[in-house]
Amino acid sequence: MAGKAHRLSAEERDQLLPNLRAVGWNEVEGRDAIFKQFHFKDFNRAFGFMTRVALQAEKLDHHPEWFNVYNKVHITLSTHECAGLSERDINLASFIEQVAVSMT
Ligand code: H2B
Repeated sequence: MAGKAHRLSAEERDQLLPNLRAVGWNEVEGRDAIFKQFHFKDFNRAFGFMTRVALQAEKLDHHPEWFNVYNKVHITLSTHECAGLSERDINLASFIEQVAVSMT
């Protein structure tokens, strides 16, 4: 992973978060993280989605916190290294959106 992660500044948040908010990502209360719930047709789609996200997460060395039951996947993104939101979360969320669109 190139460079150290830094927590996004207020200006960076104003610039980067609206696009993600528009597609259902929200800031977590009481924690510097973002969250979204995904809903698929069935478990096969949900797990296919998770598999694609997992491979990219490993490649980026940036991993989601997530929960799955049947066709639902709940995802929280935050960066341990800076104990908050960094550009890595924004990038992973954008990738996740592309995968989700292709799975629904
Ligand atoms: N994932 C997330 N979400 N945040 C991190 O800071 C992080 C990670 N760091 N995956 C990586 C792994 C680090 O622990 C390893 C050692 O590179």
